[in-house]
Amino acid sequence: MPLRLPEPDQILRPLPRSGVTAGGVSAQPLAGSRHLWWNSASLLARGRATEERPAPLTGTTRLAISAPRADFCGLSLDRPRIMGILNLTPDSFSDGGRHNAPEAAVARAQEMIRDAEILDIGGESTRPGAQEVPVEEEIARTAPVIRALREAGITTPISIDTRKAAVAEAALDAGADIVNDVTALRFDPDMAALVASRGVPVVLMHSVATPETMQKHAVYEDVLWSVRDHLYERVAAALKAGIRAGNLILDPGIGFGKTTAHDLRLLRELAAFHDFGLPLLLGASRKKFIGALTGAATPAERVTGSVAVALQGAAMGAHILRVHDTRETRQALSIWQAIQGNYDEA
Ligand code: HH2
Repeated sequence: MPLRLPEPDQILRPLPRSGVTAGGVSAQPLAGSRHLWWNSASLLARGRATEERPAPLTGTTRLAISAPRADFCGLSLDRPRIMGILNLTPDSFSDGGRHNAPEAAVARAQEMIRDAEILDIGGESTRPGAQEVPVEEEIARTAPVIRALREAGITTPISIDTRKAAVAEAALDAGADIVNDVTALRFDPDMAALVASRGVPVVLMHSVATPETMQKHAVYEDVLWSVRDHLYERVAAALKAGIRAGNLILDPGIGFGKTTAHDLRLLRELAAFHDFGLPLLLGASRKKFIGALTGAATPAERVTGSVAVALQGAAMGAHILRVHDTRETRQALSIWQAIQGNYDEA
C-alpha cells in the first residue's frame, strides 16, 4: 500500500489502551499491536487547543494508526521487538571499549541474541560532544565484526548504526540487513541512493546539528511539532529518493539535541507518531535523562530506569526497543506481554 503522509498541520494522537477491551465497535488495534488498542484520540491542530475525539471508524488516518506494520526483516511487528546495542567504539557513552575485539563482539552478540531479535552495530559514538570518526576507521571497526557474526552462524537481523554511505555499504556487503541513520539520511548525500538501491529498511531518527554541537541546539518552540515536522520532511525525502514506504522506521531521537523535559514530553506523547502508519523505534537506554531524574551518575547504574522507559515505549506502541540491557528488558517485556493476555504467545 503506498504511504499517504498525514495532514501536515494536525496530529491525531491515539490514547493507547491495553488489557481487556470493552469490545465496543470503536475499539481498534493500535499500530498493528496484538496488545494495544484505542478508541479515542486527541486532535492536535497546529496553533489550536487540543480536542478530544472518539476514534474515527473509517478514513486514512484511522487506517494509518491501526494497520499492521510491514514485517521487519521477517519479524512481525505485532509486538515490541528488542534491538540489542553492540558498540564497537572506544568511546561510546555506555559500552565504549568493551567489545572492540572481534572475539569479544561475537561473544557479546551470542549472549544478546538469547533475548534480542535484532542487533544494532555501531563504529562511531554519537553521544553529545563525540567527534567524527574517519570512514576507513569506522569500516574497519564494523565490517569485519559483521562478517565474523555471520561466519559464526548468527542469522539475527543486523542493523548498521552509521551516518555514512560507505560504512553502510561495507556493512551490508558483510551481511548487515538494515541501516540505522541518526541523521535520517541528511549527513551523507549518498546515503539515500544507497538505501534505495539496496532495498533495505532504514531508521530515520530526529536529530539536530551534529553530535559535537547538538546540545547547544536543544531549543524548540514545541518539541513535539519540531520532531514531527522534521520526520515528515525526512519521510518525504526518503520516498522521493525511491525508498519504499515499507522500509521506513521512525525514531524521535531521545537525547539528541534535547533536554530532559523534551525527552519526557516525547516519551509521554510517543503515540502521536503513529499517524504516519510506520513502525516506531525507541532508543532511550541508559541515556542522560535517566541519570538526571534519578541521580544514577554512570550509564551502568541506569539499567532499571532504562527498563522502565522500555515498558513505557511498549505501552505507547513502539515496535522496536533499542537497548543495552537485553536480558533485563526481555524479562520485563515478557511479564508485560503475559499480563496483556497473550500468555501463550509471549
Ligand atoms: N541512540 C544512540 C545511537 N544510535 N540510533 C537510533 N535509531 N536511536 C537512538 O536513540 C540512538 C541510535 C546513542 O546511544 P549509544 O549507541 O548507546 O551510544 P553512542 O552513540 O555513544 O555509541
